[in-house]
Amino acid sequence: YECYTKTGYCFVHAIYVPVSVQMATQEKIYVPVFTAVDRDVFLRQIYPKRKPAVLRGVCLGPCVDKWTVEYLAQKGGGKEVKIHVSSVPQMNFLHKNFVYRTLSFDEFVKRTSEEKHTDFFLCEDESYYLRSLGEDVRKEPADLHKQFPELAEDFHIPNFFEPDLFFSSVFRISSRRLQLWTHYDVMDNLLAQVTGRKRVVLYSPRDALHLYLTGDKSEVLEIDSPDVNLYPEFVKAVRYECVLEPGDLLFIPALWFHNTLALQFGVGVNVFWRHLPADSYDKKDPYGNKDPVAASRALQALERALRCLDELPPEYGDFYGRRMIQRIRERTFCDCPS
Ligand code: AKG
Repeated sequence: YECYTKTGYCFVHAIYVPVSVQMATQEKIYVPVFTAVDRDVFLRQIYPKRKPAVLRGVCLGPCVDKWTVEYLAQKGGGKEVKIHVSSVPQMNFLHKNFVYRTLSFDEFVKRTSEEKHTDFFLCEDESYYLRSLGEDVRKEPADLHKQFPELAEDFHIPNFFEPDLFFSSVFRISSRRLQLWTHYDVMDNLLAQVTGRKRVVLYSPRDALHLYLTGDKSEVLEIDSPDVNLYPEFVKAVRYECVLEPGDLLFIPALWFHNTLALQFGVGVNVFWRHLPADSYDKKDPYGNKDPVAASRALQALERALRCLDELPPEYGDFYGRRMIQRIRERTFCDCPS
């Protein structure tokens, strides 16, 4: 029999088992792989479930065969791109262990596909990551057709949503081993892995309380071996996992957390589109990661409410804080399984 104690040890048959052993029991679910998916199958069987799904065998166009390093360099040419550069492959947005640098697209692709570089910014085995941006980075979402028209011709966006719901199409190009922090976006997303293999780990929005969030990002970087003393709740988050093969699409519903690990040098494009009515979204959001306007209002109101509690003696503030938690629990899925 098992009993969990406040010290974080579980007592099994009179043996103390350290918390780290419990980590091995984190629930893992493989993301289902669907083949022969057309618009009808996607809209009827996959989209309404609001769960991640790998779509294998959907036609992405000639990009799957054509996008070699040489071809990308030639067609993308000398256009300047702003990239993330890091001396370690695990990028950390919260503690900014990377720098932004500018390179021509052809040079960027060439360097990103190599393991060791003769020209480099930080060190000879530095890692690179491109998340392409709009022309006016503060106002305009990325659109492959506008920034890379010649390459965009090779990539066919599946017709799984109405064209007027389209928000952005973003190049995702990464060095081998590059790992991108766990975060969520507020739009629905089809992540097309055009070349290279990529592992993606996802967590349900219902597991938000177990992910140690700062804004839209999780503080837990080492998702494969988390520090259980710092992040004891993390084990409760159910881990959804898949490995994308070249040509695969991954449907990532809005608000699902995702963490990507490039198993090979890889080129992807992700397409964001609106799930909610257009006026639900922040108009000044070129990245598609600002919370919907009603959610921002609710979060601001909560901050105001918490400041009101500061006007009370601590034990009163604590008591009314608990009553607020109770109200929020009644309104959310907090106690439901993921
Ligand atoms: C996204 O599609 O929102 C991602 O974060 C993808 C990251 C990647 O493919 O590296």
